[in-house]
Amino acid sequence: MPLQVYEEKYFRMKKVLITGILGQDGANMAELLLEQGDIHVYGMMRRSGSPNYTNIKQFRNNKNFELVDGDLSDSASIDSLVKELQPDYLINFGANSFVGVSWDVPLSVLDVNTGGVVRCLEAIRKFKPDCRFYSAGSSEELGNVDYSPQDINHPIKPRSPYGASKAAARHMVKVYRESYDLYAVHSILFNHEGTRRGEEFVTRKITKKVAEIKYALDNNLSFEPLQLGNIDSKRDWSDSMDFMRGVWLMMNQDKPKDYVLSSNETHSVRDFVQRAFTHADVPGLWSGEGMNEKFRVFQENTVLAEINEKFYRPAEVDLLHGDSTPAREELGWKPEISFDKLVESMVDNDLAICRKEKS
Ligand code: NAP
Ligand code: G4F
Repeated sequence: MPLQVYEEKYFRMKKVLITGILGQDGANMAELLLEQGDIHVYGMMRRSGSPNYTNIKQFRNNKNFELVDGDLSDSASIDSLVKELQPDYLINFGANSFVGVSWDVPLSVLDVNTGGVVRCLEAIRKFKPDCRFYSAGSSEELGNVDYSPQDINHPIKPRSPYGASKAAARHMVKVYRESYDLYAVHSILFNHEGTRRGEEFVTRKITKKVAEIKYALDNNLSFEPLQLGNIDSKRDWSDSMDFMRGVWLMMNQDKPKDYVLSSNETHSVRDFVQRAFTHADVPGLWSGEGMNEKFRVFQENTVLAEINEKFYRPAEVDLLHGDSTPAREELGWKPEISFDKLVESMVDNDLAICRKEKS
């Protein structure tokens, strides 16, 4: 058999369709898979007047990467993508993912985050039943937790429209898995961050503002303090790239199974602020109480951060602290980037962006 025919017959690149490609996880997963060299990635984005390609600029021109149009609110677009592309994997990272606004647009959140998952499952069932499906579940599904650390058996008791939308998606994935024998997984991802994180999330909001304040202090410029809501809330923060490795492992087992991915540590927002400023060489201290609590430059009166009621939520998830032991033991997964390293990399990235923008 001529080599070319042999190669075409026996070597076919895996095809992976990733939704939410312009977001943090979509871009990180695409980058991870493209590095393997034998995977073709289709990145799904919504048609929009001014799309932000920042997160995919590193690989947008990779020969194994293609942007495709689609909207999780629209069954026809998901159906035709699955029918035409015949993906081996559909990794669904598209979502209305900001918890804080989910009270403002609850039905839209339900439509994209739950309806979108059902649209993907239906498209797979109808047009490519052996396509493996990943649904990004959330620790926000757990709500006011019953025990710590939280594992995959923790009761689902969401406190936000976002959390409820992910909980409903969880049940739909299970129903489709059991009814149609699909390889479909809905894991619980605890918070994960990084340099591609959206600026509305608290970690990126902090590191971006820390960089601006550092620049202002170094150049004797005035600045507005960082404004935050509930600084007592605690999260289990990891690096998104570590999680993408875990997700890919979950997608390549003999049988589908839901896992927790987490760092197994918890830190408060207050702690994140302190570490971010310290890394930028602007050490400070929290003092005062309640709404009057402020973070000031050490032994000075300059206010770096303060509380603003506007950023409080109608209901809060106070404490998240994961237990990812089964993922570590059964998948051989473990996070490589510590909390300190995560904070440092995000601050360094925002310092570099800030200096570049101001120069
Ligand atoms: P992200 O940065 O907000 O990205 C979400 C992406 O979804 C955005 O690019 C957005 O597109 C896209 N999207 C929104 N509505 C859509 C629609 N109707 N059709 C198609 N795409 C749509 O979120 P992420 O942090 O990467 O999170 C990825 C997934 O993991 C989400 O499902 C999230 O809920 C889940 N999750 C995240 C975390 C975390 O800590 N990061 C933890 C648990 C679960 P635009 O760019 O057009 O807005
Ligand atoms: O960064 P956040 O907005 O993330 P949150 O609500 O934990 O949700 C993220 O993680 C979930 C997994 O648990 C994902 F499913 C979800 O998609 C998203 O990625 O807020 C973190 C904490 C909250 O307790 C919030 O009340 O920070 C508190 N916070 C205090 N001040 C603030 C602010 N959050 C934001 N975004 N902005 C503030 O000014």
